[in-house]
Amino acid sequence: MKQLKSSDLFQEAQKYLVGGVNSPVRAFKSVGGDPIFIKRAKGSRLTDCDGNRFIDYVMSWGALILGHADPAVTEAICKVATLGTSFGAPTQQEITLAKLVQLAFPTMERVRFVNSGTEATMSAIRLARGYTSRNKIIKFEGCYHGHGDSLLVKAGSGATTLGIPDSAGIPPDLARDTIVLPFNDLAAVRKTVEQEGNQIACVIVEPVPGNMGTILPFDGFLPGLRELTRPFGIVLIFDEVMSGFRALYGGAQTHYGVRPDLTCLGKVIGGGLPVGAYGGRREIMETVAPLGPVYQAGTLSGNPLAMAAGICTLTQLQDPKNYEQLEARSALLEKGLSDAAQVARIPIQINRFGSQMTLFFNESKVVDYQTALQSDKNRFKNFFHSLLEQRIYFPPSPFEAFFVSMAHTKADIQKTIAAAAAAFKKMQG
Ligand code: KE4
Repeated sequence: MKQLKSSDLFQEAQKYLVGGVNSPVRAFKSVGGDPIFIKRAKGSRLTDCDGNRFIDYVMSWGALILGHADPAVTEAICKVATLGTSFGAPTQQEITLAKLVQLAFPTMERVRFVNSGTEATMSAIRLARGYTSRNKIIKFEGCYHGHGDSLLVKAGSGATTLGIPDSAGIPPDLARDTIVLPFNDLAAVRKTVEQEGNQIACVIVEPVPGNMGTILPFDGFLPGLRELTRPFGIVLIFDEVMSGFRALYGGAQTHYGVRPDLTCLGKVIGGGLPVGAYGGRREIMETVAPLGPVYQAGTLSGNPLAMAAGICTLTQLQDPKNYEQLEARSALLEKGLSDAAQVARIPIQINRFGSQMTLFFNESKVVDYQTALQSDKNRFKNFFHSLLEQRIYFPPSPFEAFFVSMAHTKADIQKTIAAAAAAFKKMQG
């Protein structure tokens, strides 16, 4: 595949941008080779700077559930841009998007918009600590909640991809307050909570993790977290930045019927523009400034341009036909990949939550961080490049999820399955 322009751009980018990228996972470090530089995208397709066209399954890491450059979203952005992109003052659009979020997440009785998932989770942690006057937090190994200091401990996503799950630069005194437990291990949570529950401000969890690859919660795990935290007044935070809207017009909390105290959102609610949100029980949220002593602020929070993209995206998602199509296409892809691997006798596991899924090169079920780490990274690397050669763009890391959008056609899915079958066949040799 011709990649001269991308390679030249990557060389030049490294003279100005750290590692030539603005987010580490984009650097192709775990799969090797130079990242492709994107020129444009439409629907399910990316076009790189060398003119190669790909079927995209990164979809801006899950943000573009409608597909790239959705006409209605583009029109909404262009229209609002002529009226002013940001005022640093309240606008009606913020109310409109908050209502659409609350429709999907009724547990979010009060909402605060921010500019990224990181800001959402960082603020939610501070809020839980301010509301409970406690310092310790519980997170789970392999879960990634953005790059807030307290959360870069045994973190997934790019941190695991690059082998730095415990980032440098986190003060030990701060890291000490972060208790890390294995995902899906309710006994470990019970033991910790019974020992030091009254010192713990919150439990933060990706209810369906996507950052060690996609992992599904065991039956009873999420309800168990709810039962264990409530008696101790521990704030239960669901980080649904990735899982939000992936399977239904709601989140994992809707699917599993568990009511967290706080929820963090991002990606889809911005429709491709920078938007994050945190929200939850009114009495907790009203501890946030200007009503309470927990401070959080943001120049571009709730800006009308980003609100317009989010409003247009969530409005379209409310049509149930969309989730019927997303489910059908995602199930077709999952089955096709599984069947192709079986024919080639290549052991894989696929964990799927709606239109978010991960393919692990692993003989055993992948149920937590440790089992995810045992997956064959080299096979993933070969698989990634074989797909790329066939113009299918998967996430450049074995510890990420890939995403089906409303723009992926049946033909896209069938082309992807055929490309995967060829990639598996190559592995047999
Ligand atoms: P952002 O700050 O990247 O908007 O959101 C952080 C975040 C929080 N919570 C969850 C569950 C997340 O998945 C993320 C970000 N996801 C990664 C992809 N796994 C973003 C991609 C990247 O870091 O470049």
